[in-house]
Amino acid sequence: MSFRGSVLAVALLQAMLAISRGHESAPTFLDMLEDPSDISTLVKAARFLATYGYISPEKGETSPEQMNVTEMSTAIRKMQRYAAVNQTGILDQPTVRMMNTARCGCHDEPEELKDTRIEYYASAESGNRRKKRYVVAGLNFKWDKNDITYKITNYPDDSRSLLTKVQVREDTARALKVWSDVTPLTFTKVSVDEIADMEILFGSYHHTDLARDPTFDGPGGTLAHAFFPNSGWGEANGDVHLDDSETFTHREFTAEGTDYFFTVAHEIGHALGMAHATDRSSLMFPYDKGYIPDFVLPEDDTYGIQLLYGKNPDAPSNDGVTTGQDTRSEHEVCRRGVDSLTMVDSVLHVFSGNKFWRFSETKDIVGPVEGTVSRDYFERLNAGTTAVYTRWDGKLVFLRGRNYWIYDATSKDQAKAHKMANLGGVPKSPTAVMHDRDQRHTYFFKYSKVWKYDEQSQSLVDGFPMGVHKVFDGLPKKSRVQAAFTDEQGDRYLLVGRQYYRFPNGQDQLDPDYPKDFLVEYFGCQPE
Ligand SMILES: *[C@@H]1O[C@H](CO)[C@@H](O)[C@H](O)[C@H]1NC(C)=O
Ligand SMILES: *[C@@H]1O[C@H](CO)[C@@H](O)[C@H](O)[C@H]1NC(C)=O
Ligand SMILES: [Ca+2]
Ligand SMILES: [Ca+2]
Ligand SMILES: [Zn+2]
Ligand SMILES: [Zn+2]
Repeated sequence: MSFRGSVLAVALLQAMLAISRGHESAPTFLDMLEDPSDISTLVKAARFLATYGYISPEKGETSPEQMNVTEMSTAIRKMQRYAAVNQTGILDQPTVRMMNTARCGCHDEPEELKDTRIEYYASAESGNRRKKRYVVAGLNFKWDKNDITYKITNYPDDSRSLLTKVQVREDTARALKVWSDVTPLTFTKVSVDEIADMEILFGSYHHTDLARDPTFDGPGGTLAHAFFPNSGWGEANGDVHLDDSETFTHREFTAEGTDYFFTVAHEIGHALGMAHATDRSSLMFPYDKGYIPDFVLPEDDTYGIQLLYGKNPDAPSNDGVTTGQDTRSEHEVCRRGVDSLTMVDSVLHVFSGNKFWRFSETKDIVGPVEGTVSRDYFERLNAGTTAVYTRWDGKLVFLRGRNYWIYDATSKDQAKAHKMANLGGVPKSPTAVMHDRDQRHTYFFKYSKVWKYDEQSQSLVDGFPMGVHKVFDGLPKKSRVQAAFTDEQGDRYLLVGRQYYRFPNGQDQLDPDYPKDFLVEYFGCQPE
């Protein structure tokens, strides 16, 4: 199809879609645009999404009318997450602005890290307060030694560079120091003819003979890229490539140009195993933020790199982590609280609002920090299910009103709901439920009472319901249990307000280390 022909076809299609849109039809590519006449934004966005690994290269060249809207919107949402803008799934102004911002060429969700990438709230003691911060790293992609050699293979093109060689050397050394200050890592510079672990080079467009090394794109767009250590790139593992079409600057506030120190410090982060972070304040945020005077490595990045290599044993009293004020907003769950809890295979599932979070045994978030929409995972899950438990057979049971819905917890694909008959004798709409696997007893909580249901005989255990504080010695009288779960050892946890109480398996007496503030422990919220 000729260029004119395709423009005409798009125009026609647009007209047709405009008509059909009046009838609430399926979403079309126009729905991804704030301004439906601005098709070129969509074309550019598709290329952007392909360049940074959100869609396949072929899909990046698809014409708008052939785009898969669902897939594109999902890609836009993911991109928005790493650009720290609202995840609308459409190309709104803030999103387009970020797409036009120069950035690192490394993918935000690298294919190499698919199975090992972790996202979590890192915990740290800060004063008396346990804080949790968000970082991202791929645990398998790190150096297996602490003493790393590097070399600067070449320098920016003399004829146009604003940087002197001395400045390149200085800023590179300073950028390495950012990382070595907080870890046991050391960096030793070797000469150009020697083999170095980390090779730092400048190049334009097609810049190495390395197969699959992405070409640079001229001025703007991609600033640089780097290769994770131990990631299958051979000699290029842990190397840093800077786009020599860029105008790099040295400690300057300029409208033109990009701060070299900041760019290379970010790339060295990748060369050590750090992936992109979604927090704008993080050094590993993928987009250029301009010159930052008096740069110190943010906490997120510090915790991330320390997760890979540990702390600097030679650091003075502190480990490089600043203990300054936390100006960032708290996790959304701090505000909203928890609706229900259940543990599946040692992973605690925390439900709040329409989303859920998974926590490892170390109380770190596994999966997206902003949570997963429950319905996206538990297909057709009814909004307003207020209690959930994991049954002896590993199935998740959600309750609402007099009904319950059973899901397979281990496989998303099999997560089909079954509406079941109601259970005899237990209250309608309990606020919490938990299951004792050894006894095959299920506890239902409502008001300040508890019902114990025998799954085998399918009837209430004699004597129930009872006041919760009578069954669980140590709970305050009249406690209203909002959420509850049992762990793999059969220990029982009850959440009352923000406090949670632990009752070891086989004992109906409170663990003396409890209660603890659940939101502080799990979401790093400010203590009440
Ligand atoms: C669009 O993409 C989604 C998600 O990848 C997929 O499930 C669906 O089948 C695709 N639709 C078409 C028409 O290819
Ligand atoms: C995201 O959306 C909310 C509400 O719609 C708005 O208040 C907020 O400013 C938006 N944030 C950004 C970064 O655009
Ligand atoms: Ca190397
Ligand atoms: Ca570029
Ligand atoms: Zn990067
Ligand atoms: Zn390269």
